[in-house]
Amino acid sequence: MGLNLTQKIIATHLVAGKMVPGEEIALRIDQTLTQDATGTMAYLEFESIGLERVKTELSVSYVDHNLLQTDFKNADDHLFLQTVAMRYGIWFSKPGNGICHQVHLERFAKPGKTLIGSDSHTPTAGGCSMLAIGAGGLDVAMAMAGKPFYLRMPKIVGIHLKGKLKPWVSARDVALYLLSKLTVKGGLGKVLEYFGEGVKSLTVPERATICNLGAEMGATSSIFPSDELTRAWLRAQGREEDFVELKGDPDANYDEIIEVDLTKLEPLCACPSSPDNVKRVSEEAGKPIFQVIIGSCANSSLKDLLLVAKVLERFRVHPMVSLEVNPGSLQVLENLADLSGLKSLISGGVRLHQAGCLGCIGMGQAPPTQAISLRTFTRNFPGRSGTNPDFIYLVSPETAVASAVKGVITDPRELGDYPEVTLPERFILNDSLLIPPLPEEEAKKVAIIRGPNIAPLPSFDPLPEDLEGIFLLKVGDNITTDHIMPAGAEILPLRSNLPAISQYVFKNLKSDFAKSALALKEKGLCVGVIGGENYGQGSSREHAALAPRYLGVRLKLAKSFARIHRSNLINFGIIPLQFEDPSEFASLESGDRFRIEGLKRALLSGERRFKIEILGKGEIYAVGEFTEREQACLVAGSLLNLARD
Ligand code: MIC
Ligand code: SF4
Repeated sequence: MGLNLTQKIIATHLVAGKMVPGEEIALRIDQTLTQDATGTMAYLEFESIGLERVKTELSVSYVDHNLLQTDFKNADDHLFLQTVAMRYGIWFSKPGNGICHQVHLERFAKPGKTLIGSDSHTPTAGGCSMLAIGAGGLDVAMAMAGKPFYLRMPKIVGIHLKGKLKPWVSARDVALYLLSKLTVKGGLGKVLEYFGEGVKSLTVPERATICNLGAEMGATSSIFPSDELTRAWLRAQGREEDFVELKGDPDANYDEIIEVDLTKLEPLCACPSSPDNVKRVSEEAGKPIFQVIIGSCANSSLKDLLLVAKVLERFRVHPMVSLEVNPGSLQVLENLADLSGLKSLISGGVRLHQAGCLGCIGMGQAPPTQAISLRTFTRNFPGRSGTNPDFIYLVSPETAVASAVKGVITDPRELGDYPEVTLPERFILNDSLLIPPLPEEEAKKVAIIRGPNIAPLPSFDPLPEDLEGIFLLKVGDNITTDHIMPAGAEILPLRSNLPAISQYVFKNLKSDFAKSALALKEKGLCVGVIGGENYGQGSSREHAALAPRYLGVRLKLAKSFARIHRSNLINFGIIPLQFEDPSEFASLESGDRFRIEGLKRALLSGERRFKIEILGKGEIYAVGEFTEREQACLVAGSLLNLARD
């Protein structure tokens, strides 16, 4: 039996373990990326490992998430990141150069290589045939230190693409269709590998859009084969030498196959407030809208913005709508200008922003009260936009611009002929905001600049013999890391300062969580949280583990966990246990007192089943399928302690 593409890349990077789904494997990592919001922590962690230089083939530090310099904090972070990059042999992408995933696709993605990034949308590079995986900052720091990346061998789902998309239906609709089938947890423990004759009708940025949104299905990664269109993309980027042809063997085996007939798809939208709340655009048509934003790492490539520009040559933006464009990168912006697209956007009535994440992570662009906002972003989790409650729809650029000109949600097929969009054979390349690493001798002389916003990492105490504490909060299914550790303009600038940011943990679900947790910590009790299915879905932000840990959280008891969040919890010594009998979820309440006697001993002896005494309610059992490495990390109190030991 032949190998599929994912298995081929894993096989050439396998350092330990067997390619059996569910078993722990260790992979050699060729490239890493970080962004500013997770990067400051990741580099503090890298520094604490004590190496002279990164050991990867390529590591890049991007500044794209927080570009609002309202005071010294954000500026401090940028300077810290830049001088760290200079010191340790890392590329630095300056603010304004664009969103990490778009820029990485343009300048660095290489077919057949492995990439981990401290951002959940790292699989975007799968559009250029990389095995690209989102991870916590500490895992990325370890990879920069030359250590392998550990994960469970995923199941490989073959997505068989047939046919060709019809006019006005786009790559985003393919992802939305899959989200409607798989939901936000259907990709857990899986890589989505695309194959079939439908692949050749999708350009690399379109493939990247589809791979990007695999993160919303909880998938470990998503990947396309590397073919003539990949070669054309790399040639257009002046990097044809990076091309290799890659695909699964003709008799490749998949754990599961999903057939998608592209010809049959139609414009879709994710309704408020979950990326898998998918409906046909035609079902929602006619609802008045007030804001439309085209941007984010999912949909702000040159093709996306040229399409919008072409539509605006024929129509003007509706007077009640603010149509905003956040270009994916400086390269997109410059090429758009060269092809006169920028002129069409401006004369069509677009409000133009700089290249970066901006409103996608709630850094500005909050919509008005009770107003529908359409966005080509990745996530519409409640309140992420900065307005609470919010009414965010996720749509394709086609649906976004059609709705912006009509003033109501509109099926783009109503606009008539699909505009012709031709992409250049060679992009204008401008790396003036991309700073290469310094040679080793020069790098050693660089002094890292740390302003007062860069707080040192706290220490993490090892696991006590017994764990005793109180469940401070009980939440339902699909709780996101945005619920646990919100972002947005008030909180994001505190990402480099754990004591400060921890005050916002669960802010929108239980505003006194931090205060109550610290009070329990003072009394020597630890804090627990009870969760439902897919606990911790969404981002890779390790602050959703680090900050609760700082407050004294040591136990998360849930029905199931999202992959990256579970790893982050383990990396920082919070025990993620699953209900053995999920129906017991109903019997627990916040305020319940728990005790796990001999937890440390049980972990050290490889136990997988743990008895939890609940005061006044009796005993329940929980399971934790920890590998030896994970047990050691939990006992040590953090992966950093373990690495130092
Ligand atoms: C997101 O889209 O949620 C983010 C912001 O990019 C996060 C990273 C972060 O929280 O810093 C992600 O996707 O991992
Ligand atoms: Fe940035 Fe949004 Fe992409 Fe996250 S999803 S990397 S916030 S553009």
